[in-house]
Amino acid sequence: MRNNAFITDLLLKRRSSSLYRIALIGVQLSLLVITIDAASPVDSLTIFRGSKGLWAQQGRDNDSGFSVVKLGTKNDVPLNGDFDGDGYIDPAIWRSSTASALIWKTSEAVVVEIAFEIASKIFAGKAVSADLDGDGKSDLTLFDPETGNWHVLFAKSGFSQETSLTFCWGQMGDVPVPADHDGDGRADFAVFRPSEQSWHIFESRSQRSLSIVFPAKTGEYLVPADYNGDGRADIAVFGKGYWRILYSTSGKTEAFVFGQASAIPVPADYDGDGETDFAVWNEGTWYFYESSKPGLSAVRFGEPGDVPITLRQVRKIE
Ligand SMILES: [Ca+2]
Ligand SMILES: [Ca+2]
Ligand SMILES: [Ca+2]
Ligand SMILES: [Ca+2]
Repeated sequence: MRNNAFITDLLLKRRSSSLYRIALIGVQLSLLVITIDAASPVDSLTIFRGSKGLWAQQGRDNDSGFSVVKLGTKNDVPLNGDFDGDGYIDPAIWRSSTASALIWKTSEAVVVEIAFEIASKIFAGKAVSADLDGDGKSDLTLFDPETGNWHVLFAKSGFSQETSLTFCWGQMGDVPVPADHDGDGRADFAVFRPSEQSWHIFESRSQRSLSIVFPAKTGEYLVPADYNGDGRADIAVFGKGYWRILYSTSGKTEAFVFGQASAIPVPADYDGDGETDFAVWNEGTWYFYESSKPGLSAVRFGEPGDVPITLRQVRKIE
């Protein structure tokens, strides 16, 4: 709260839904943090603007909490995790040049840097966040797409190298999509294999492996999440406005149209009823199809070029 005039400015301007003015002010400070109210943990909207190295977050409704953090550059890859387990997405980026992550912990308002002490060939790996041990905090993983090795640093141990885990699940060309398919509270190691159009899941509870064919094409998004509230993540794909879901418990499939062809899927539980809601972001507007209410709704937050962030896995097949 270093600048009351600035906060007043934000309060007045945020209803216009344009972050441009905020960004202009934000770049004058090396690290800017403004928090007004607490956005509801379950339903916050988050965007990363790489061109300004800016993270912004607000509640599901325009009149709820709002925060801005400056972290990262356009060369960094935004991460989607709640690494301190307070329910809020932590602004965080993966920097491949240093093989490290920078995480802004929302609970402490500090940045921590976490480096992976592994071979340089891994540096081209994909950084993935998921709560693999079920303590409510996202763990940091580097997935090596050449070997299928997952290198995990656990939040519980302060991302210590001593307690790191290397687990082989997958093979060359696989796309990592960890999610809790068996409903034990821990994300399961899981990959999508484009060559076979199949999902390979290692269930954390039973240690059982599943292989399920459920196709997804290049350019489509893998979006596994619990869409019916039974506690188990469902296999799901979004592409060009189409959603396709394979429900874990019933084995039934569902397909429907929701979202523009250019939209990015942002599934999350925006109404807080425990079911992940279908949602997309397109050119600065969030569109919701919430599980507890009929019909569609929309909120403007962000601009074209921003990256919308959700705690669910969203991974595009390149
Ligand atoms: Ca957090
Ligand atoms: Ca964890
Ligand atoms: Ca699990
Ligand atoms: Ca919901």
